[in-house]
Order: sequence, then C-alpha cells, then structure tokens
Amino acid sequence: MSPPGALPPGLRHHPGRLDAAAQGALLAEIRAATAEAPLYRPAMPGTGRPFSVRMTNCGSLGWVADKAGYRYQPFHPETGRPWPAIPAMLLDLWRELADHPHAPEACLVNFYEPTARMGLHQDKDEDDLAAPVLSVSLGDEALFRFGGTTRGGPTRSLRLSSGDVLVLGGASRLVFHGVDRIYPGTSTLLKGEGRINLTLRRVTRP
Ligand SMILES: O=C(O)CCC(=O)C(=O)O
Ligand SMILES: [Mn+2]
Repeated sequence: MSPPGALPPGLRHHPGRLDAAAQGALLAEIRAATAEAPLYRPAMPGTGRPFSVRMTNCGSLGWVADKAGYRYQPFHPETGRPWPAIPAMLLDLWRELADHPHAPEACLVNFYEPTARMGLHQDKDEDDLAAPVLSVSLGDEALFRFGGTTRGGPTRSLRLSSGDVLVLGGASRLVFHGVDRIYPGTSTLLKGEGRINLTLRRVTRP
C-alpha cells in the first residue's frame, strides 16, 4: 500500500532487504540481546505517561525516555548494566546501506504489541545529524507515516513488512515520522503477534 510517486530525497525504502533466513538469524540475535537487556516500558518526559511500545538497546549508547527527558546513556535504566553489543549483521547492513563512514553507536529495539503505536516525532537527540537513521522491521506489518521537517504539514503512509529496511538520511534525516498501527497476524516470524523495529543511530560526532 505504498503511496504513488517517488519518496522524498534521502528517504530510501528497501522492501524485503532481509530474506526469511536473515530475519530468523537477526531475530535470534535480538532475543539474545533482550535476555541480557530486557525490554522495559519508557515514560513520557514530564507527564510520566507510559509508552505503548516497549524498548531496549544494543550498542555503546542507548536511547532512553523517562520523566526527566529523552537522552542517550551507556547503561540500561533498570538493570544498570551496559547495553549488549550491536549484532554484526546489523553493522554489515549499515556499511552496505547507510552511505556513511562512521559506525552506528546505538540500536534502539522497539517492540510493538498489536495495539501499540508511535506518535509523529523527529529523531533529533543525536549530536551527529550527518549520519542517517537506518530502520529494520521484523514481524507483523506496520503503517508507517512520514511528513516533512515541520510539524503539521502533509504526511504520507508506507506499509512496512518484515525484512524491510528504511533509511532516513540527507534531506529526510529530520522528517516527522511515526507508526499509526500494526497489522497483527501478517507475519509468522515472531512466536506471537507483534512487531520489532530496530533503528541504528550514530549519536556522537566522530
Ligand atoms: O517503528 C518504526 O518503524 C519507527 C520507530 C521510530 O521512529 C523510532 O524508534 O524512533
Ligand atoms: Mn523515530
């Protein structure tokens, strides 16, 4: 259900970039990471309202949200332990698709239950905005919405399937984006319903 017409400059969609075997291998890596760094439910800064998405991270830095704000930090907010390493196959994917000379430092892992969603936002907590954000979808399909770089402008939707890779870079690095809904039962990759999204981010300026 992709909209007609080309995507804006800097936004690149690679449908089915990971085949079923690669998706299974990546899922095994993510399961190992979540055993070490469990999914937790972040809270909105200020209100403390819980996110519908559960999260964890891999990498030297991880993105966290709590009453105090949004930030990157080197340890899990509940266990206090360092985040596990970013799986090698994700680093390979970054080298192939990111078109950027420096490695990502964070991999945010989002888990969407069938009713979870993510409101429109920009990824702008990184100091290095020259690097793209590279997103990998696993499990049930999602309705991804994106707009321009100002809030309130027109938006378009893209359906993301398991194995798809989306790169937000260049002129699209700061576009508003979010996930309106998940389509439960559209993938058999996970044991049950739900969707995993992985986003690779370069945080610091090299
Ligand atoms: O789940 C997605 O496809 C997008 C996730 C996202 O925008 C984020 O984690 O910042
Ligand atoms: Mn985002």
